[in-house]
Parts: sequence; structure tokens; C-alpha cells
Amino acid sequence: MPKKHNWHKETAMIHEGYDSKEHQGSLAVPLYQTATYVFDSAEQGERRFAGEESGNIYSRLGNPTVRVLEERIAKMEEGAGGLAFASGMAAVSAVLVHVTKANDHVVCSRGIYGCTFGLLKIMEEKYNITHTLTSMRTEEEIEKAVTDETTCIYVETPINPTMELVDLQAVSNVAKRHGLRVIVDNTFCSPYIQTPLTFGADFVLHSATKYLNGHGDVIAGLLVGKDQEEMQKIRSTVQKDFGGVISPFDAWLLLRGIKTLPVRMDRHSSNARILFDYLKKHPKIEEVFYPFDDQHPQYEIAEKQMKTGGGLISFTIKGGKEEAQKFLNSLSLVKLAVSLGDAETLMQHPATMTHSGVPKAERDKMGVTDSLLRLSVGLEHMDDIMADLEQAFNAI
Ligand code: LCS
Repeated sequence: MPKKHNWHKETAMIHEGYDSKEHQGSLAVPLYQTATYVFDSAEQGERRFAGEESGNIYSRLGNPTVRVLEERIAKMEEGAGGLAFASGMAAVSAVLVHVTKANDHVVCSRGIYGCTFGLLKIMEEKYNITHTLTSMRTEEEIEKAVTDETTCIYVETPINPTMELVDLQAVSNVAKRHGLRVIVDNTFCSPYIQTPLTFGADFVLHSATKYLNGHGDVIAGLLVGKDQEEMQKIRSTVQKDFGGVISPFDAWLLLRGIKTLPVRMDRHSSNARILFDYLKKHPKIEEVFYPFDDQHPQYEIAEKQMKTGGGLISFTIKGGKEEAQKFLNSLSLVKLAVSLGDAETLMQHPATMTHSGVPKAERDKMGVTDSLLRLSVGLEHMDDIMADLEQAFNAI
């Protein structure tokens, strides 16, 4: 086992969970692209299945490359254990299945990723696990949504795609009073910017497809918890038996991406901050949403729980769907694509794309209007991004 260290986050992202001496001196974490493992004897196979001897059995139950990734993300999120999944949605569904049973109730931030909303609908239709979406602006507002059946509070902050924030400390205070578990989707921030477990959350999860990987070539999910035994339980039940595990190759790519997360996040954030000032003054824009704005009503929350503002901005364009689509069709360097957190600047139209599965009435309550656009600011030179946006604004 690699030695435990007390490294800074930037160092842990490069070294945590790996000792080259255990891998023939290989500097890079080796890719164990194997489905299964050979036992020395039938007795050894029996001991491993009985849990009496540690060691590899089969890659759905664990893989050496994946294990390094799991240790690394656990350290980055200041948790006790990590699990890697085939997608962000596999991580969301694993933890929600783990913390609920039939007839329970979930309190959710108003504004969650469209497929998380889809999953909640399935849980309601099949198992009567109901949910309440609430703005979570105050502890009282969160508390009002709690019922006798509530078992957990599920939060995104910043919320996809409106960039509204939820005060993580306030959520934990309510959860403590009612004995509820708190799950935070930290995809928009990454652990470099925000660590929800340090504000009292029980679980933090990621669509690692986004900033953690950062290169637009992997679909993956990660889950971290603060109780090692509980994470082991999820590994040996929901993860093993539902089976949505990450492939070793995707884990290897993620380990490679995570090494540069701090430098990428700093550049995403500084580029976004400059773009925010440009968009705010633009005559074709109605409103811009970016939490690291000292005029933003939730700036105090941003300062309390986020290190920088991150790379996402959303804004409403003057006009409606027609103007929004015309603008998107005029982009050239900026790519018209869903997903976020890549080196490339990406834009999408949430009402007809990522959040099209959310009923219109609920979308309106979330603020996902037809004129809302989401911008994932990339790592290109600022002047080139701005020039492309300007020519697209001129086309409408
Ligand atoms: N959580 C958040 C906040 C997300 O934005 C996404 C995907 C997921 C979970 C699910 O992760 P996946 O299974 O795709 O790895 N968000 C997307 C988006 O905004 N555009 O495309 C996908």
C-alpha cells in the first residue's frame, strides 16, 4: 500500500494513492486493462471471495488502476473512501439507491441536471420515492420541504444551468436537526474549488466527464463519502450488483486529466471572469449569471464555500428561442455542444438540450427559459473567444 502523506491538494492530484516502487518504477500509473485475475490456488480464490485475504478477483469488483483513482478523489474531496463509475449518472443512481428505500422522500435543490430529474421520476413511478424541489434560499425554506418520510437532501451548487448557489452549511444544519443524509453534486466546481464534505455533507459526487477529466474524451462518475465502512458497503452491494463500473482505460485517462486540474481551473476561472465583465455590458444581453460577482445577491455564499468562480456562465439573450438559436448557429470557434469543463469553449441551449426532459412548468420555476444560454469557458486565448462571441452577437 502506498504511504499516507499530508500533501497539499495540488500535490495529491499528482501523487496520491500511487507508489512507483510497487509498479516496476513506472512514473505513470500503469493501465491494468484486464477483466479478471489469476489465483495461485483454489484455496486462495476461496479466501478472496470470503474476504479473508485482500487481492484482486474480477475488475467489476476492483482494479489496480481504478483503485489509484478512487484513493486520489477521496483525498481531493477530504473524504474517507471513493468509488469510480461508468458515468456521472451511475454515481448519482448508486448513491440515491443506497440512501433510499420504497416510500421515502428526497428534498432537492430546485434546478438539477435533467437526467437526475429523470432518475427521480423513475424512482417515484416505480418505488413511490417522492421528491420536493425547493429553492433552498434559507434554512426555513429547506426545512419546510422536509416530511416524516424524508431521508436525504440532494443538492447541486452552483445549479446547472442557472448558476444559483445553495449554502452548504445551511443544508447541513437542517440535515443535522432532522437526521438526514446530504448528497452534493460537485460537478460544476471540482474539488479544487469546493469541498462539500468539509461543510458537513455525507457524500459528494461528480460527473468526472467534465472538469476532472477536462479533455472531452471520457464519460465517468466519482463518488466520495466520509465513512469508509459505508463506502465499502456501497462497493460490495449497489456498485457490484448494479455494475456501472468505470473501465480501466477511462480511469487511466482521468488520472492523467486530474494532474492538471488546478492549473486548468485557475485559467477557466480567470477567463470566465473577464468574459463575465464583457457579457455584462453587452447590449444584446439581458442578464448574466456568474457567482463570483460582488454584485451577485449570493456572493457571500460564493466567497464562503468556493475558492474561485469556475468556468461556467449563463446569460439570457434579448429575445427568445429564435434569437438564442440564431446566435448559436453563428458561432465558429466556440463549439455548439452539451457537456462542459473541456479545454474547448462550449455553448448550449438548456431549454431544448440538457433540460429538455424537465417539464416546461418546472423549467420556468428553475429559470431555464427559452432565452437562457450556458457557456462553458475553455482554455483558448480570451481575445479569440470574445471575437467569436462578438461576431455571433452581430449576426442576430
Ligand atoms: N451532474 C451534473 C451537474 C451534470 O451536469 C451531469 C451531466 C451529470 C451529473 C451526469 O453526468 P454524466 O453521466 O453525463 O457523466 N451534464 C451534462 C451537461 O450539462 N451537458 O451534457 C451532460
